[in-house]
Amino acid sequence: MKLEDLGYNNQLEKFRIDSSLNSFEIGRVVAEHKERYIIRTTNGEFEAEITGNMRFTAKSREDFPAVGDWVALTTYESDFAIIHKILPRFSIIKRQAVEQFGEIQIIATNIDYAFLVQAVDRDFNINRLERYLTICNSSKVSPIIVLSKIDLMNEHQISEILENIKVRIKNVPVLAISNESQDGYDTIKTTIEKGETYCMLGSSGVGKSTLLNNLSGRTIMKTDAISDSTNKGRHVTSHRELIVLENGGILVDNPGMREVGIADSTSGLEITFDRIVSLSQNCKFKDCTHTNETGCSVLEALEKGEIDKASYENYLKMEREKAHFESTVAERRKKDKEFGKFVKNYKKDMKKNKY
Ligand SMILES: Nc1nc2c(ncn2[C@@H]2O[C@H](COP(=O)(O)OP(=O)(O)OP(=O)(O)O)[C@@H](O)[C@H]2O)c(=O)[nH]1
Ligand SMILES: [Mg+2]
Ligand SMILES: [Zn+2]
Repeated sequence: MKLEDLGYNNQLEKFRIDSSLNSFEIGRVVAEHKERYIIRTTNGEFEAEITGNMRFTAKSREDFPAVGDWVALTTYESDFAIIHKILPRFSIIKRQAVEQFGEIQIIATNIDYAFLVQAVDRDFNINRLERYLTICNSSKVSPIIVLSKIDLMNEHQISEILENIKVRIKNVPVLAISNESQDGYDTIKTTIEKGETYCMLGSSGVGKSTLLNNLSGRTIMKTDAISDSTNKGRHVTSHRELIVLENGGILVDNPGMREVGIADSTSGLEITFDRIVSLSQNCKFKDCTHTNETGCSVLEALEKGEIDKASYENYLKMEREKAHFESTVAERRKKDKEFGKFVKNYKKDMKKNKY
């Protein structure tokens, strides 16, 4: 296998040469488990860890490797490696971690396209679709909506769903598929291009891993039904994994997400809700909240039915979330800074007392 088969390109090669990384091998992170990584190179797969220096200087999650990353590494024996450097990422899909507010979780990096998978039965939800779109749009990843399980609905119901999407979401391709009947597979297969990296996002149980297995022709990921009685956030897929399809496309499977918190998503919101955002430039007040102000262009458009009400409400909700996220992060930075000062003074005092 060549590095190009894993998605390697000229920019990465230029960076490698410019940064004098000649003494290292280059590989791509294909799986990750608790700060240990599986890296694929032209010489096979390696289990890897980062250098002590990388860990020591890491300031946030983004300083650690993630699935999709290109890394410079030194290999030892046939299957162990040390990662020295993460090559610059051209895209990074992240979300607000569910566990701790203000923390960012990396879903995958160096992704060209994201399949936003929603099952047409109970899972379908346009608000959530807009959320995923916001994440894609702030990550420089092109979204493709995939409606799965169309075998569970009749044609009329499917076209109704497609219509509903069209009202609120423009300029995003929508593919309707069934992993049962393989309807829509021709389209998805021709959509996937050699050397491009695709990642699958969506709730648990929508059929992401089934799709990956079917497209690869192998059972790579475990799949399972989630019964209602045990549906307590059980996920079938527990880790992220990157695989290369026979047609050359590169696919990353992900565990289902229960909550899709948006993180630093200013540009994401601007692109996803471009109509609302451009209207808001004509509001009378610069800090208009578009909720009750006179001279609010957004409210005017809403009244005239020029923008969708549900979409507007979803936008406001995500704006509030974004603001809350930003203030939490700012507060933490301030605390870190104060603590930094405290440590510095403490050390100074220690010195003074010593001499
Ligand atoms: N009827 C129908 N069932 C499907 C379809 N795709 C997947 N399933 C079933 O849905 C269940 C969940 O599929 P998975 O592929 O494991 O779902 P997943 O999205 O990978 O779930 P997580 O790994 O938990 O995120 C399995 O029982 C599949 O057989 C489909 O198109 N139609
Ligand atoms: Mg899965
Ligand atoms: Zn306004």
